[in-house]
Amino acid sequence: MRSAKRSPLSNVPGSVQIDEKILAFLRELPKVELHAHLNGCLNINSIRELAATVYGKETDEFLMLSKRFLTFKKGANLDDCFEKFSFVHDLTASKVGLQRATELVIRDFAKDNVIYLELRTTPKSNANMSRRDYLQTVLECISRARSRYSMKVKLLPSINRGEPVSVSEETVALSVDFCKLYPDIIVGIDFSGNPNKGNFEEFMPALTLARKHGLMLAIHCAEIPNRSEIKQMLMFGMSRCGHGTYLTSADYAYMKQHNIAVECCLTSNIKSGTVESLQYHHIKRLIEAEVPRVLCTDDSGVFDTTLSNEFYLATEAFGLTQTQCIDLTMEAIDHAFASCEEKQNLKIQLDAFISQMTVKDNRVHKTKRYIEKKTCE
Ligand code: 6MZ
Repeated sequence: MRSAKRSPLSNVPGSVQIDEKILAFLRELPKVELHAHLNGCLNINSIRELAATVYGKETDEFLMLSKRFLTFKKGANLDDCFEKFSFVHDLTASKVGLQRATELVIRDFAKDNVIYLELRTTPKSNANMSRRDYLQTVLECISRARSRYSMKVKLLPSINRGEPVSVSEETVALSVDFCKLYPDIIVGIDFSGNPNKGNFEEFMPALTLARKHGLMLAIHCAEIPNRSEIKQMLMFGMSRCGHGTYLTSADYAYMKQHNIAVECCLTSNIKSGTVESLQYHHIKRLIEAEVPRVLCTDDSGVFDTTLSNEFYLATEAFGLTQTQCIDLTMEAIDHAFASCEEKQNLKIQLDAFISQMTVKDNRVHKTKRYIEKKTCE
């Protein structure tokens, strides 16, 4: 039954109705989030809660800033998005703020029935914290969250390409160090930041070192049409590719051959202007070309979305069925930086959900992909 509530497609012209049944299914679906930037994932309610912790009472200036935070002007671009982060970065510049922010982000993903979350964040140093303190604080929060939620949370420290190379070296050194203390939490390194800044080549030694220490690499690649960099990144190699908006069909063949999943973030790409509109989103071409792909939120706070909403957008725009949504989740499990046992457990949870759904709704079919059980060596 369609109703005329505010649609998760409200940023897409012409769509105002919601299919409540599909949305309810997607909210219930146990989901896997593989591309989520910590400071980008605070939704407006959580920002208010965070501001209450950090600033005490809400000031008029804060209310004005939070309104601006959610508004995207027509024709906004990536630079406009990057400006928005400074608003949240001010709130997470203290240990107490960062702690609360991490708790809130984990809570919000849990609320959306995310059962496995890979958070990524750029360690920052300021008057209150060193980069080591920053990472320690986030790691402690993730550890504590384990007893609270059944969700598994991992961490990918981020290299911000807009910062000096020396910072990336420190980030990798700290990650390698913390990996010894939290081997099941720190699983990889994210390479991100404004793609109009920095030179990938200069960061290659730090990324090589991370890889040498067994850390997986999730690289923001082809978010903008920078052909020489895309080629360089693909040659360097990665385990997953963030966005992949401007990959060519020859690149698709390469991703397929090397089993590199493209992390697709629909709302993010549309609001930041790197994709013209939903119907032109490259996820459609990736599906058609059978390139590994996963659906993610990127910055659920900045872009005012949830993983359930992103799935909903895909069902509306590309006619994805419930079974295909489950398949996409199964694909995300396959591409997660988790251990074989953890992946098995996630598949068992998804399987239990499907069995229950199959009883309720015979439109959901178990495909071979998720009935298959592999043994871990
Ligand atoms: C590239 C992005 C991004 O690290 O402070 N970030 N990098 N492309 C994107 N697409 C829109 N969205 C977020 O989280 C915020 C930081 O993540 C990166 C940027 O460096 C941003 O400052 P953390 O937790």
